[in-house]
Amino acid sequence: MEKNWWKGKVAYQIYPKSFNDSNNDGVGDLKGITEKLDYLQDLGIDILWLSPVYKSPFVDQGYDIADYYAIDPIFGTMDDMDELIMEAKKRGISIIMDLVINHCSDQHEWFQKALADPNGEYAEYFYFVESENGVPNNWRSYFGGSVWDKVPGTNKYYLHSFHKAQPDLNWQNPVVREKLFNMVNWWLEKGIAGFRVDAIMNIKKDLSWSSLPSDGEEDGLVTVDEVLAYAQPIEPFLTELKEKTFDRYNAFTVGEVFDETGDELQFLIGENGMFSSIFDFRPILLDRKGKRWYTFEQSSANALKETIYKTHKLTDSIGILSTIIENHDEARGATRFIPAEDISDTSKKALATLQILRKGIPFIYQGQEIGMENQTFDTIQEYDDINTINEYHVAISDGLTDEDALHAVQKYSRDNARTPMQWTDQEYFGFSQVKPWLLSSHPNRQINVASQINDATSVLSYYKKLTALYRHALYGESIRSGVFRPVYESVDHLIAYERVGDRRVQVLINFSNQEQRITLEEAYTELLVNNLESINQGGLELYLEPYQALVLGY
Ligand code: TEU
Repeated sequence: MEKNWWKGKVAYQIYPKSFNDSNNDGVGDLKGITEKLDYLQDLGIDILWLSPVYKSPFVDQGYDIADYYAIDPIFGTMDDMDELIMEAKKRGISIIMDLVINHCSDQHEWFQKALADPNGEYAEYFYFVESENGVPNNWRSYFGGSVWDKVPGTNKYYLHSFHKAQPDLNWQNPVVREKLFNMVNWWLEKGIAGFRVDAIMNIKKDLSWSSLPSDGEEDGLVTVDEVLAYAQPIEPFLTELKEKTFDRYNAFTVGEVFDETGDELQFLIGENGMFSSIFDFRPILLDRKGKRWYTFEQSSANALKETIYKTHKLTDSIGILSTIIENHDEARGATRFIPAEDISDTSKKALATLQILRKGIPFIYQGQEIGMENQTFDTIQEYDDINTINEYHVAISDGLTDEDALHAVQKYSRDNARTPMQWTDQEYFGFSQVKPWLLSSHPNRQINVASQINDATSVLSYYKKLTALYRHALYGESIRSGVFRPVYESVDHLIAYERVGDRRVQVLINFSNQEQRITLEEAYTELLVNNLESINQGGLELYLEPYQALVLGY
């Protein structure tokens, strides 16, 4: 198999609980995914990332793994998994799993044994730290509160960067590393093509466990995110992981890495980098004004454009990014990136064009391809996500009214993207015959696959046009591997770039509700894609309608 077989591919993320429920228990499952492989093939998907399907108590929806070698019964059996891998392969689709190895579930056998004997060998699988006077330091977990919880019956505390039901694994312990590596190889042996690697920059800890100055919130704590800078070096762990596992199988890996600096890119995704690719979270992070969801603000088209240009300038000579507009942790991209009054099929198609044709591996998140938007939940009780519930309570304790707190979490809740995939406009969306595990108060069921699949003008059909360009006889090579080059940079709200390989493809996106005029430098050979019915052109003068996106071949 070719070394960089994954270059120029199109990927899709499945959130298994919410994709397709084959046995009508209200929860999606593996057989449900297998049933939809033809749909995914038709969409032009090469790589399928499954969010966790391992055995789990689902405190954090499967990102708390109780057994790495077992499929959770709500998703089916290991036979179902084998069948999915095989059926996908038949359709030219590679499956990648979610690799969650910073932490496991408190229900994992290792943690249970550690609790049973807090001085025994399994305690060494975790960070059990002795402390006489309360928690060892002032670090705050990602989901709120201290990262430390008491080991019952001792004066020790265990570390959890995320929820208390997600104890961090002790990567300092070579036995733990070896067991994790064996597990990774076991899955690769099974025939999966690689992994999306969860929270991987958290595996190294600052073993001095020093407190840091509070980040200014009332609890006096500091987010564990800030501590990562002191947790060095991480290289030995990542190198060992890669050499003992991924490299041996020529696996594709995409790291969940936030806030990487330009200096780190070579190490992360360069020629001999730790991962094949990492996600480009920069567009999503643009909203992060202040620390809490209630302080976040929607970014502008110009900010988005600037970030994208900058990111490519910084990265493209080094490695390949994986691009997203949303995922299971984020608001829906349409709602995030398009001003509410401008959301339409046209603007969704413009956003799609921007993401899918950038240089990189586009990851389409389930439902994105039909233009799913944020969901409305009327009360905090209707939410499932632990992060949402935490952000809500923080907002309340910071003095927001119930209404304002709810308003903030509505916009950024992880549940926005976790509701069932909308296959039809039926009561339960053709996802299930029974009430799904997660349901918004007012589902926007008019957005669904059935109504779009045979409509050549639908968002879904448009996504297919974009992915088809990856296989285009003349222009495919440029789309798959061509250089990214910004054009018409100074034109307000116009996000425009070329992909230059054997041929030249120009992508022009008017990301605004105002008409925009430009003068082309030369006549194009072919209009490859247009998200509107017509093109308003006089000679080289081009008038772009609001949110019009054009893909021109030269
Ligand atoms: O996310 C890691 C992570 O950094 C998240 O805390 C992220 O900042 C947050 O979800 C944004 O709202 C990964 C998974 O993607 C997430 O679903 C898990 O909850 C988390 O790891 C713990 O495994």
